[in-house]
This record gives sequence, C-alpha cells and structure tokens, in this order.
Amino acid sequence: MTDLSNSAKERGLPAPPPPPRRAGTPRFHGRTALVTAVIAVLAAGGGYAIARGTAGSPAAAASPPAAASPPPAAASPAISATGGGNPGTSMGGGAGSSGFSSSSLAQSIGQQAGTAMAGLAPQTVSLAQTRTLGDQVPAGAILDRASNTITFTASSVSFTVVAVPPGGPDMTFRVAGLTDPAIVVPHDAQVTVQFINGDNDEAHAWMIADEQPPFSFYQPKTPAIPGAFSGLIGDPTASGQGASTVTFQAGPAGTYQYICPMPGHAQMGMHGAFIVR
Ligand SMILES: [Cu+2]
Repeated sequence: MTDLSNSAKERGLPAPPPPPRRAGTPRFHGRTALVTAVIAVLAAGGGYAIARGTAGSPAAAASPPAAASPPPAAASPAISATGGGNPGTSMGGGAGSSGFSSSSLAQSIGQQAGTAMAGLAPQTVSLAQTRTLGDQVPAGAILDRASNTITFTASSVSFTVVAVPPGGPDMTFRVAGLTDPAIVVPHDAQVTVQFINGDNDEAHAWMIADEQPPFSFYQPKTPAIPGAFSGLIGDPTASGQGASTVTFQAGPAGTYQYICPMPGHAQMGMHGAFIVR
C-alpha cells in the first residue's frame, strides 16, 4: 500500500514492521483459504470455480447480496462477523464502487497474495527503472494531459503500466506519467504491455475487462480481449519489482476498462478506460 518500505530500501534501511493490529479490527477466519483461492483463480485466469465449488455451504448464505460474482465462501464468515463494526466495509460504496466493498478485506487479500507470489514473476525491474518506465512516454503516443488520455495511432503499440507507482498515488496505475489514463488504440493493433507491480506489499495485476464503473468487489477473471491479462504479480524481492509482458490483438472495437482484478482494487481506483476504435 504505502511506499515507505520502498523509500527505506532505497536508503538501505530495513523495511518498517507492519502496523500493529488495531483493537476491533476484524479477523478473517477464512482468510488463508480465501487468499489461496484468489491466487489459484487469478493464476489460472478462470472464473470462481473454487468458490462455486463451496457455495453450497451454510456460510454462503451470508454472502454480500449485491456482489455480482459469488464470493469465495471462505470470505463469508468474515464478512458476516464484521457486521457494522468495520468502518471499511459498506454496502453501496462510493462513486467508484457498486454493492459490497471492504478496503480492509481487499488489502488483506492483496497483502497475503503479495507475500505468496513474491519472487514468482517472470521478470524483475529495479525500483529506479520502475520509476523511469512509469513516467516514460511510449513511442508514437499522443498525450492529452487535460483529458488524461493517451492515444496511439500505429498498428503496433507498446507501453508500460506500473501498478501503485513508487511515490504514489496509492491504488492506481501509472502510464506515461499519467494516473489511470484513458488509453486509445486502433482496432487490430498489436498491443504489447509491460506490467510492473510497483507496490511493496500487495499483489496486483493488469487486465482488460468489459465492465464499466461502478465496479463490484469481485471482478471477472477472464480478460475481455484474449491475452490482455498480465497475470498476478507479487511482492518485490532483492532482484527488484515483479513484472510481466503480454501481447494481444486489440479488438473488437469498443470501450473497455483496464482493471486490477484483485478483489476490491478496481473499486479503490485501479482502473482506466481502454478504447479500441
Ligand atoms: Cu491491485
């Protein structure tokens, strides 16, 4: 979440210890199972097969009613147990959310997945390079800062996306120095995306979805454009920030959203328009 650890690392200091658990902070009894399920599902790029397999359990009756996808049953006892006591849990959410939302649950899942996936990324990028690439304007890109839009017109498109860029803002994507910009590409363009997880303590991914905000807590786990999914990238290691590169064909024409498919992250701001024209 924060970049305190990244800063500490740059100064050669050890990462600060995690903050102590606040009194009243809900304890997620099914958290390990939930995180395992989320990792398995995101790694496979499939639907919530694991969750559906246990949806018949009594706990499933306590699922948040407004969630578009059935949440993993393991999450249900935790959600019902928190009741109104968790200020981060709400029905209705803010402007960017729909139905159930819980920033504390989202961060808990993200942190545990980040730890579990650390060192498994196909590539690593130094923190300094992550900063540079997050601000670098890609070849052929036309930036309109007023509308926060990056437009490509060539048939070959390449850009870097940094999740939770070092220095912030938190829970956003950075592309060419812009935060969550709209990205416009021509129909049938070959698009290459280098995705870097700039966060020091949460797993993130980049995926094109055919949903529009307000987002639900749980997201589809299959990209709307085949191949437009980075895979889940965990915490950095001594080798650097985890990264992956994917290539896909843009189409069919339409307005999509690129999102982080980790539960709750699109609600918290990890999304932007992806327009194929
Ligand atoms: Cu994320």
